Amino acid sequence: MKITALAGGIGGSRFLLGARAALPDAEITVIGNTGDDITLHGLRICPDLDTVMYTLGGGISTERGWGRHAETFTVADELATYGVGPAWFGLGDRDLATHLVRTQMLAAGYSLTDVTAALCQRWKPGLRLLPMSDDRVETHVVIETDEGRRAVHFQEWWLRMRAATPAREIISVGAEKARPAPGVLDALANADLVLLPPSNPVVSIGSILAVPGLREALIGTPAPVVGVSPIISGAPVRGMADACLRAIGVATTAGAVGAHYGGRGHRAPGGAGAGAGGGILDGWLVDTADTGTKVPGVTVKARPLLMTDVEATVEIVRAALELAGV
Ligand code: FO1
Repeated sequence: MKITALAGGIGGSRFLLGARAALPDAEITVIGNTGDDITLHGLRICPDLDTVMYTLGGGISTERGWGRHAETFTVADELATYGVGPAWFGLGDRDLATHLVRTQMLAAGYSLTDVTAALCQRWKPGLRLLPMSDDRVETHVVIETDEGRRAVHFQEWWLRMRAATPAREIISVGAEKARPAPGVLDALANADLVLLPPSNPVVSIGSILAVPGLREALIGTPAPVVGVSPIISGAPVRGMADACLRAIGVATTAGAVGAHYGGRGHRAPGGAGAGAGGGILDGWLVDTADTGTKVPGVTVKARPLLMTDVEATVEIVRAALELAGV
């Protein structure tokens, strides 16, 4: 079975651990968000790609959910001693090696797709990890300051401001000129199932959909598309998706996010002729706390959605397969 999943960072990675465990023989392709990417100290950092790669490759810091296990921050401390920031982005010593390899390969002319494949040769995540685009697309956030409106990089808004300063607008800088990375459209068109893990609907899934052609590929694929709500009982399970949803005027409920993704139109999962509804979902999994949620044009099922461990996540993946009718 060919499965394609759109994924952001921590939530998406945890979900993928369950998908890989539930379907060891499936060919899983992950279209990873690169909107979180940032250049610091001259190094290109791809947080969501690295979080998927480290989590599935066994190198993640499980207590943080990002960066490497057994990490040290000696270089970051030395930089701070020189008064060179930013202190709000935790750059680990082991993690730095990934950014050094990536940066020198990009400088040598390799694409982000090539770099990601090369890094995954070491980590062996057990799935194919593709960046959403090889072109630079960065999420920036427009905030109000007493000097007026200005844009900050998503990472600064997320980490330094803790998303506490209201986002007036969330922009995928460069998206209009970005092209899907090689293999991305094919992975959506030829999947047996497309999954939307409980990643941040705005800065992860939304950033991926901002790449021209990707939303249309989801609308048009013959595969059933099933999403998993990242919101339970009106709150994000982790992270600050509510601050992002507020910025785009979407309520922080499982139903509102499902409606935001939209239904592809009334059709049996797996049937052809998708796209009548203009949205991207056939099925939407909500937590049992949100039983009764309705989303126009989407089949909604309620199941426990807390990914407390891999076994719990396996059950969620199984529920998604059942909902997809595959
Ligand atoms: N998340 C944090 O909450 N604090 C950090 O200092 C931090 C550093 C960091 C370094 C490398 C990396 O790959 C991810 C990192 N993250 C950190 C996560 C990162 O901010 C993610 O983009 C967000 O968690 C959103 O997915």
